[in-house]
Amino acid sequence: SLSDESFLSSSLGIIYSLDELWGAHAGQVDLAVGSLVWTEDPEVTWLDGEVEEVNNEEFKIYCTSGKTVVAKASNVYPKDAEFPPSGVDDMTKLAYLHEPGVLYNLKCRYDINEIYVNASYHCYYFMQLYSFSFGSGTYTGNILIAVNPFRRLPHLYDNHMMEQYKGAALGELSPHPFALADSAYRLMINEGISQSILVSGESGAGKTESTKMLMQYLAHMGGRTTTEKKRSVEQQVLESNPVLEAFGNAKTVRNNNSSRFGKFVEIQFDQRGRISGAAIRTYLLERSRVCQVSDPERNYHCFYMLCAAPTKDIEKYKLGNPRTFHYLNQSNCYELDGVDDSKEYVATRRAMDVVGIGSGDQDAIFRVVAAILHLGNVEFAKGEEPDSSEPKDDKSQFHLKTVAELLMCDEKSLEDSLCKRVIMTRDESITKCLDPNSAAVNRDALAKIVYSRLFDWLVNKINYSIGQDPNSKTLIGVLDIYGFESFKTNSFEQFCINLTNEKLQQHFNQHVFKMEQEEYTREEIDWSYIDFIDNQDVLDLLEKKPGGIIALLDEACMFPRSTYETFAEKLYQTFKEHKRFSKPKLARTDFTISHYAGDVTYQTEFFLDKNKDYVVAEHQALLSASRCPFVSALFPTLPEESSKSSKFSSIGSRFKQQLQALLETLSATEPHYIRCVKPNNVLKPGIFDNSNVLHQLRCGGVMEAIRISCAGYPTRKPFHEFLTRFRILAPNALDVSHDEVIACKRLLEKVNLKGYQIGKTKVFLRAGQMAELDAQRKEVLGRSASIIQRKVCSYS
Ligand code: AOV
Ligand code: MG
Repeated sequence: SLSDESFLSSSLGIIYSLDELWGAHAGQVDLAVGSLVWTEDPEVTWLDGEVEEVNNEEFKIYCTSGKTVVAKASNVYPKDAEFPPSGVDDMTKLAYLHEPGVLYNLKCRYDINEIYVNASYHCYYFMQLYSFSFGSGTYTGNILIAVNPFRRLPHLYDNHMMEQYKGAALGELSPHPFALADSAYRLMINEGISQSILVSGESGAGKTESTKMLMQYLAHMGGRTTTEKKRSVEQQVLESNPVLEAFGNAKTVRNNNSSRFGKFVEIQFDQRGRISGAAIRTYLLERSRVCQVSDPERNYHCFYMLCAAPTKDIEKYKLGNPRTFHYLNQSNCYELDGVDDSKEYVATRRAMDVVGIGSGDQDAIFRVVAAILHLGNVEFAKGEEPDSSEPKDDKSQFHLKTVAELLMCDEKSLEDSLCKRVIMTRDESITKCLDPNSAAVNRDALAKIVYSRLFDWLVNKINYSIGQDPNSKTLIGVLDIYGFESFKTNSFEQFCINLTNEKLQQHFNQHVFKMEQEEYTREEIDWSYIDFIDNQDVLDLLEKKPGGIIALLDEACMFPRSTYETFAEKLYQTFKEHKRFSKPKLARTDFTISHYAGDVTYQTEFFLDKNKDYVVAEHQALLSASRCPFVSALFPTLPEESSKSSKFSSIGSRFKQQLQALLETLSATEPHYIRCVKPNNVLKPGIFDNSNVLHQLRCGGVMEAIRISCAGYPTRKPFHEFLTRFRILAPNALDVSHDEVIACKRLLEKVNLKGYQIGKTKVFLRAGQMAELDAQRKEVLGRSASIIQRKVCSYS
């Protein structure tokens, strides 16, 4: 509320040491026998129970689970005895803001289908950063934590719900993506500042679903009321989702509809707050999936949709059962629960109509998709010459012919481009035959490049058709990007994904911490823990030019004799002393990075190949000569010199630049955050797996963010509530005055607390102070209980 804001900007407290920031443990507060507590447990994350005995630094705790544990004082945290059974909708309302408190609150909410919880933080804004200035102040920033329900919660998504959130103050209604979108929209309208909403979380956590809700709300707010027949911009923005999902999403073990690319949607608004344009930027589509699918995953949705198309389309593209295609039958999964691919095909076509992809282009698109399936079925056998290859049999020959027909290119040239390679020397060109294995690798390379060009074409087309508004001064950006990943084996993709997350984490740090730091510096207040949080050192390690890992990888890719072994060796030498880099014991080519969210060990084996982005010259020549203008436009002829050799271009470096551009865009906006949480790995409703959730909260920076709140005054209690809870500590304070403020002041003086603040409506307490008060209260209650006890005894 406003009163909190004006209060906070006028009274900045001293920042204590880091230990004091995170809710105080039993080593710092007195917890007596009978106190309710939490203690960390390696198996179930946190156990709650009651203190049975205290021996020096050790606590014997009788847990609600029935077992008794002994814990060190530093591992015992107070539990709120008056915690409401349905939890609280904002973490800052917790009496004790610590990890078990946060986790338990999420669980209580989830159990009653309340999947959203806010975690507010206080943030100082400096409007002089922008073109105009209206001073600085504080506002309550917000992180929305969203736990995936894995079931439709009908009331959550409808128009009625959107209407409710329209114009409601943040915090007035229960937490929701609509509330976040609404406050972003209103900030944009009122302050004229661009906004961004950053959605993060691990695979299957609900990022894409949340993103769609945000876009739906913004389209609702910024849409036109007229019933224009013409496709409206907001409709096109919304319908871009199913198109991109058809071509960029696939079933993985983690998510039946996993986005295999990152996406930033920039929605532009005119002066009146109407949507006037949009731009979609995508990042790093996973290419390997086109020709490599592991059981029980699927290839991209569009392949299965096309195989389920109406008969006339099936015949036109010579398709049939998906089980007959090599690119699909490496996995045994063809169908998705609750998804009808033939319906999806029709829906995708309709969405394509809306976003402005004409029927001629649609036909060409699906022709290319079909061609890729046929291409995968071309197998190779040894040819007549030594180490050569040729299509294996009539079946392969048929598929080859079909590919040539669909891509409208010459069949013989297609075969040659798969089975042969032209090597340019200084004065002549030599044609070298490829053995069957190399020919198959070559075929897959063709499939991947065609698919990735097709995807890029779709994104460009959608952008072109929606159109950009050059006059738009404000925008709202929505980022739906892969979260931090740490698997058993981690390759180049994880490296790039985790780089993304380091960058976003830094952006978050800069936004919240560094801005505060500036304010504190100005106020000459000691601010000592910034070093601890900054992750610039990891970013330097990953992307510094020259000398970072990406730069070394590029060097290795350009040097013909490099292997992943020499690359790994180079890393070991270069970063021997780096505190964020290590070589795992026994490993020969792996390396470990200490990311902000934890250690990840990467396998270098495919790093070099995966970083190289080039089109085989023969493929380029073949397809740019296609008689189909759509296909030839996917492979525009490049200036003479660069097309000669298969020139190396670095995927890592390009990705790094894209990220840089993204962050520049973001840094000109006011950010809002949604952290999606996946409550279990079986993708089922009603299961809340503590350790799983905790891991995500830690990795996603949620704990870190809440820790920031602890830096100030994490506990706030309205005067009345405060007095009700603690009047027992100073019964006289209340007798003297009916004024709640005076009563609170007296009470706080009496209990001898330091560093708290009295606001206009609430008492602001520092981390740990609530626990201190509770302990005192407990003692008084205990004392009076024993007095009663004695009285009872003496009567009998
Ligand atoms: P992701 O985007 O975070 O994963 P999704 O948004 O695709 O995850 O969500 C995964 C699945 O969870 C969806 O297909 C829904 O079935 C379900 N789900 C998520 N959010 C909700 C919600 N609010 N209400 C109902 N069901 C939901 V990935 O793209 O894999 O990182 O790369
Ligand atoms: Mg997704």
